[in-house]
Amino acid sequence: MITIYGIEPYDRSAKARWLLTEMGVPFENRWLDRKKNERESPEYLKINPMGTVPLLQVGEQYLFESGAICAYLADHFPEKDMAPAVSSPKRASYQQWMYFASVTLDTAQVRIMVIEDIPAGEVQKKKETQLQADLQDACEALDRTLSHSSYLVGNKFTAADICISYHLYWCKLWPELNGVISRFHHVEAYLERMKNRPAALKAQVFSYEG
Ligand SMILES: N[C@@H](CCC(=O)N[C@@H](CS)C(=O)NCC(=O)O)C(=O)O
Repeated sequence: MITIYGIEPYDRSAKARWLLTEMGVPFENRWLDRKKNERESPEYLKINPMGTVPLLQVGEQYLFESGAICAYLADHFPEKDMAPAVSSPKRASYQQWMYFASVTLDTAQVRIMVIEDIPAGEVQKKKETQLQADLQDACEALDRTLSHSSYLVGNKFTAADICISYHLYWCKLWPELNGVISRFHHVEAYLERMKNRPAALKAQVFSYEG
């Protein structure tokens, strides 16, 4: 049995739940209680020393890091066709976008949260401008692919679309980042398509209300 540990439906555990829902693979949710600070309990830290969600449990095995969890699950069920095989020529771009989601896009969101805590002034503005320039480059890379393809890899939905669209959605919640992303029409249209996939709606991936 597969168990996904999360706190809220829209936190990073949503990526794994969306993927499992797309694949039609049964799983259990284990919701940690924020009020009881369960994610920092000795019991939870024993199975996830990072104290974060998501955490994936498959049998006796535990895995943290949402990108790694999605990569693992997509490879674990090859018959569901959510990741090109290692021997496929499409594997290179799949892997590129999987890492890009966690390293480039997720980090942009983390950076804006850190920048918000810097007192308003020259330093804050400089860091925000640099982040916007980096995000502009990232959006150009995405837009180039999405201008001729509905999906990121081989014109077919894969786990990379889940990871990329989830982090795009979160970046867009900050006006400073949304201002950059919204200039890219292919990226915007792509995100709308991803948000409306039945499995994404069922898993309540894009359900953050502030
Ligand atoms: N890089 C990690 C980040 C994990 C992370 O920061 N998760 C957040 C939720 S999305 C968390 O556990 N936050 C603690 C909290 O909400 O109290 C991943 O992708 O899994």
